[in-house]
Amino acid sequence: MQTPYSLAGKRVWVAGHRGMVGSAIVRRLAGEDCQVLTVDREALDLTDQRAVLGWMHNHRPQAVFLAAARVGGILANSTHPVDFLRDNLLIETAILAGAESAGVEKLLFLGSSCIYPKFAQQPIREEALLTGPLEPTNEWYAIAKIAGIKLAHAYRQQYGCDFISAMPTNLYGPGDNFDPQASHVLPALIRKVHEAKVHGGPVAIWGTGTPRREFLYVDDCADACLFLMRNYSDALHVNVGSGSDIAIADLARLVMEVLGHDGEVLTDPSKPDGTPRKLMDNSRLAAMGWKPTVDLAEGIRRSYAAFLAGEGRNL
Ligand code: GFB
Repeated sequence: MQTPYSLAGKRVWVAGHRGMVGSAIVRRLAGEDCQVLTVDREALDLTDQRAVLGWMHNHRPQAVFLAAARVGGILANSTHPVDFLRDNLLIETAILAGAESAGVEKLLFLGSSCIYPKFAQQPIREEALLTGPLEPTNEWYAIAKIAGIKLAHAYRQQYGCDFISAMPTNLYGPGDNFDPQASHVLPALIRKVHEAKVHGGPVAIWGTGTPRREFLYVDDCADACLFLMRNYSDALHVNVGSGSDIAIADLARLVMEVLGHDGEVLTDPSKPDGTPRKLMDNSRLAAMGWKPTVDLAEGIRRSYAAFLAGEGRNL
């Protein structure tokens, strides 16, 4: 295991390059001296282990960012459990097995902060994994991601593969999913506040508004992924967060402030709150020398610009 690992002159596969995180990693890699490999969904089904193995043997990536996953917000997670558990297990199994077989030098697997117990001590340290029951609204996704971390670890242990895992907190930014039912809270709020600004009416948020979440701008996450790819080589997964959290009701107010809209905020306790608080301890990554650069208000401003340039045009 060599650190720092150099990407210079390497063939680097970003699996999941159409997704929010994958596309941010591709943007970040554009400034690096490496050859970025991508493959579209129509050309390669990432849940098909045999096809993935064939593709990896043909294209011989040397480094892999495993950002491909079935993702979604609190409602999508609870209403599509098979998709979140099965698809994610298949994708990560196919790519990790392919990476070992094709001799990939280094691989970074992306998990999620929902792998931690529902009532984990805050801020959540990496060691909290598997110390308590999960949050039921996203346990399908969490179990798939925990299996991914363990599989990466197992390949490291049994075959000596340099596979590492990063656990990002709730991410947002350009390329986000703004669908009202399937999205995470931040893109949902950008859309809802935009609609209230254009058409009038209150901003209705799900749940009680009291849960607290930590948010990280996706380009910061991509930067952290490259940092870890270069500078980290160990079995333990590493938290990637911003270091501060905010209550959902306050987040709604902040989005309103950034978008320039003042009005009523309604709560909807019939919708799930999910885990009460999810703030990660980022000290391990900070001690290595990495920190985020985009604060929440600036990140919301940039996400709103991306929203207006895309979906927001038709609303
Ligand atoms: O972002 P979110 O869907 O997922 O919801 P989680 C965060 C909080 O925002 C919950 C509230 O308390 C929601 O009830 N919320 C308020 C809303 N209004 C809305 C809205 O309009 N849309 C949405 N989506 N939420 C996810 C997991 O958990 O975290 C995923 O489901 C993943 O698996 C992700 O791990 C990072 O933060 O609760």
